[in-house]
Amino acid sequence: MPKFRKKTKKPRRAMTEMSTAEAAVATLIAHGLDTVYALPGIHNDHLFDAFQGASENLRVVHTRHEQGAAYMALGAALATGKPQTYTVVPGPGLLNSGAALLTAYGMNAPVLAIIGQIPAAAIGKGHGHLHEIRDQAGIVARLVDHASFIRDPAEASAKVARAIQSMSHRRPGPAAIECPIDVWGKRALVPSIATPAAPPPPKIDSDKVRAAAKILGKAGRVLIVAGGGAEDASPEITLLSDILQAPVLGYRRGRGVLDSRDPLSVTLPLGRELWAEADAVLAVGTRLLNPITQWGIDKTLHIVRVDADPEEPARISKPKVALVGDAAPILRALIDELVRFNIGRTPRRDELLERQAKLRQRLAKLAPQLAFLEAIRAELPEDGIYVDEVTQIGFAARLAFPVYKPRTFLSPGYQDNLGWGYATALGAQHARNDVPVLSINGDGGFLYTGNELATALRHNIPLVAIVFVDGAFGNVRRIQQEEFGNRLIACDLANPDFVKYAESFGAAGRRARGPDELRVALRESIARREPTLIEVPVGAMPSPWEFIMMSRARGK
Ligand SMILES: Cc1ncc(C[n+]2csc(CCOP(=O)(O)OP(=O)(O)O)c2C)c(N)n1
Ligand SMILES: [Mg+2]
Repeated sequence: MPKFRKKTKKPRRAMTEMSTAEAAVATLIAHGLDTVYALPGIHNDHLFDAFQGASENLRVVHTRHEQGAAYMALGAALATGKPQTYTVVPGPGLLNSGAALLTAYGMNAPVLAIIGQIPAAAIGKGHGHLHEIRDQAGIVARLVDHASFIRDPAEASAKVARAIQSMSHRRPGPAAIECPIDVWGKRALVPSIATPAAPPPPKIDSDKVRAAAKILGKAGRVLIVAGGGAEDASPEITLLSDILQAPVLGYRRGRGVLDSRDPLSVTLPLGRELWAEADAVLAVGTRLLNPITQWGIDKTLHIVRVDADPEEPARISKPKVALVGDAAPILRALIDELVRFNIGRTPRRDELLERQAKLRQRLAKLAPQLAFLEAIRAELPEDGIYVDEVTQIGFAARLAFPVYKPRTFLSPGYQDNLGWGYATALGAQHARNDVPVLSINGDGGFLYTGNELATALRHNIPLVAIVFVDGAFGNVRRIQQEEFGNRLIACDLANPDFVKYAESFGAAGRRARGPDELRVALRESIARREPTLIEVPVGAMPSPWEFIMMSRARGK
C-alpha cells in the first residue's frame, strides 16, 4: 500500500529588495555590531553608501592607514570580548591590514575583515585590475579559519551571519568576507535578514570531568595556568585556586584572571618554580607552549587541559585529560566534582607571600622599568585598560605590573608584533569609552601607527599614550651590545620632538622626566579625557630576558 504523505507547506520567507551591501550592513547591525573601523576606496563605495544609510545604528570610524583600522577592531574586540569589524579595499588594503589580522588569529580575537575584490568575472585572470592581487582568497584563507565570498545579494546576509557566528563558535578567532566591486551595489529580492543564532548548550563530558577531578583532587601541588581562553572564567578559576590552594600563572592574556593582589597570582619567574614542583597542572585556554617546551615535562607531572579547540590540547604533548569546550561551564562542573573529594589543603598564602617578596628582590634588577610601572599603576584606575607594546616597559609589565581583572591588560600574544600598540589602544578606548585606556610605547613601536593621532582627534577618542624615548630600538641595541661585542647596526633612531608631533595634530603633548613627573602628567591627562601623548625621555634599561626565557626545570 502506498504510504500516505502529508504535504507540508514550507513557510514563505519575506523577501525585500536590497543591495548586497544593504543586506550585509543590516546583518552586522542585527548581530549587535555598532562600529566599523574602515578605510574607504572605490571597490567598497556601495558598501560605504549602505553605511551612510544606516548611520543611526552603525558608526564608521575611518583611519589613516589600513593597519590602523584593523588594529582598532582588534583592540575593540580584546577590550570588550565582542565581535568587531573592519573594512578595506583589496590588494594593498588587505595587505596593509595583514599584521593586525595575523595578530587577531594568534589571539583568538573575533575580528571580521570585510575585504573588497576586483570585478567578479575578472578574478583569477591576471588582467591587472586596480588593487588586483593573485589568489586573494588563498591569502585570506591562510590568515583566518572562516573565509567566504559573496556572489550576490541573496546570499549576503546568510554569509555575513555565518562569518560572525564562526568567530565565537568553538575556538574564537577572526573571519573574513570578500565581495567584488560589481556585487556590493547589485539589487535583488533577498530573504529576511539573518539574526543571531542561540549558542549551542555546552556539552560536558562528565566522565572526563570526573577523571580530571580525580587527578587534581589527589595531587598535592597543583598549578593552574591561565591563557586567553580563561578570560571569561575568572570567578571559576579564583574559586578553584582557593579550593586547591593552587597558584595561577598568567603571562600575557592570562594576567588578571586571578587578581594580582592575591598572593597566589603569579607571573613567569615564580610560575617556573611552581611548574618544577607541581604534581598536576590545570591549563585553561592556553597553548602551554613555553612551559612545555622551555621548562619541560616528565611522567610525574599530570596535565589536565581545558580548551575550546579539540585539536589544541594534544598539539605539543598529549595531556592526561582534555576537556573541550567553553572554560566557565566546564570549570563549574569540575568544581562540583572536586567538592566530593573533600579537599582540605594547607593554605599557601604565607608561603606565596614570602616567595613573591623574594621575587621582588630579584626583580629589583629592573628598577628603572618598575619605577615607571608603579607610577602608571598608581594613576590607572582599577578598571582602566593597559595596552602593552614590545618595549622595555612592556616586557617588565608582563612580569610585574599588577592586573586586577581580565581584559584590562592587552598584550599582543605570540606574534609580539612591534607597532601594534597605539592603534590597538585607540580601538580599545573607542569601544570602552567608560574607562581610561593607556597606550604604552617605545619610540620605535609608536611611530608604526602614531599617524592615527589624526584618528583620535577626528573621532574624539580620549586615549592617553606614553612614549618612552631612548632614541633606539632599545631591545635590539642591547642584544647587539651584550651578545655581539657592541657591533651596533640598524638600531639608533632619529626621532621627532614627540610633544610637538602630538600638538601638530591638535592633541595634548606633554613631557615627563622620571616616574614622579609621569605620575602627575598621568593624573592630569586621565582627568582631562582628551587625546594625549606623554613623552618620557629615558636611558638604556636593564635586560628582562633572564626572567622570560628560562631554562629547563624538569624532564630531559
Ligand atoms: C613587527 C615586528 N618587527 C620587529 C620586531 C623586533 N623588535 C622587537 S623589540 C624591537 C625594538 C623596540 O624598540 P622600541 O619600541 O623603541 O622599544 P625599546 O626596546 O627601545 O624600549 C624590535 C625591532 C618585532 N617584535 N615585531
Ligand atoms: Mg626605544
